[in-house]
Amino acid sequence: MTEAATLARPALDPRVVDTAQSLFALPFADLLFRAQQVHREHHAANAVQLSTLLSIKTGGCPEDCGYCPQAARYHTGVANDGLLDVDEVVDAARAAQASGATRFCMGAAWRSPKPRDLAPVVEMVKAVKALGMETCCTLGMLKDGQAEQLRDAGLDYYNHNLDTSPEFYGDIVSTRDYADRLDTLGRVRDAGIHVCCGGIVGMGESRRDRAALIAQLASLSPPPESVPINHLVQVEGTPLHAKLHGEAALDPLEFVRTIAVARIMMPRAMIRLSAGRRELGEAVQALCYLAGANSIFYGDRLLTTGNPEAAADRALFDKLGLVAA
Ligand code: SAM
Ligand code: DTB
Ligand code: SF4
Repeated sequence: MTEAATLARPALDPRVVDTAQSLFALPFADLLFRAQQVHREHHAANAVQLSTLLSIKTGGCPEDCGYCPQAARYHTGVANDGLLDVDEVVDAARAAQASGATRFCMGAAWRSPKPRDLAPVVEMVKAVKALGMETCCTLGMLKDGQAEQLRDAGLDYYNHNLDTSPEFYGDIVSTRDYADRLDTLGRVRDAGIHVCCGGIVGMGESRRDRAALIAQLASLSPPPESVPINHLVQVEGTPLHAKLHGEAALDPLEFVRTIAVARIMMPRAMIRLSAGRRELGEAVQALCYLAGANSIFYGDRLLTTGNPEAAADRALFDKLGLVAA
């Protein structure tokens, strides 16, 4: 990023971080009560959107995100595969739709798509959209004109996560900076595509970092329409697995608090209970729904790691009286 572009962007107001932090500090029942109130004011109380993910280009990524099994430089056993064919993607989207998903998210392990990569992705978006599904892509940083190409293909959402607080970001990624992420989010917003932007918790960050992530998201103008909250999936071979020794770095109730604070501070957003659900178990997931999560990734695979079986999710929905949307 150029210095001018960085300076043009207002810094995060510490008072917004304080607001988020004071929500985190509420008694658990008070926090969840407030989150439920906000949730019911803006969303159907018991509806959860089912979104299926597909890795359309797996592994071999030049970036150094400390959590990611797809970075070429880490030895995680993830293969470096080329871009899938449009037909394979459409078949996967059809199968996801048949099993109940209404949204399809296509993810690529790129720092940034090359012009020759974007043409087939445009075809994928058009074909998935034609099935009547909501479309989302996450392809890395976008350059001039790329967001417009995706918009013209019918892309509904572009996912690009800020991942953590501005202060902690440099501990996790060194090959790009926060301003780069904000730049792509601006391009997506300017093109008229809905913004899907969230982060990962359980990376060894402080509560202040979690509060600052949510404050930063809520301070985007307008805030994202979609906010994925991921619990770190620790994958052997990544720096964060080595640092955290495969042991959970976060109390599950703190994860629930994070969902609740996101719900309160971004009342209209879809709050997506994203990676890490397999490790959370049913009771904690139930608390996440109570805290205002209203979307999940559905299907037994995220991008390269596992996710609860669809049948297990359907069984949990039945137990909780949730309806798939
Ligand atoms: N390469 C593009 C990018 O980084 O924006 C798109 C794909 S990337 C895998 C999408 C998101 O997955 C990341 O921004 C990160 O938030 C999430 N993610 C990756 N590895 C994860 C892990 N081990 N646990 C939780 N979330 C993870
Ligand atoms: C998001 O925030 N989480 C999803 C989706 N957006 C692309 C990805 C989770 C990836 C988890 C690790 C993996 O399966 O490779
Ligand atoms: Fe690459 Fe995205 Fe993984 Fe970072 S998170 S290493 S940019 S695929």
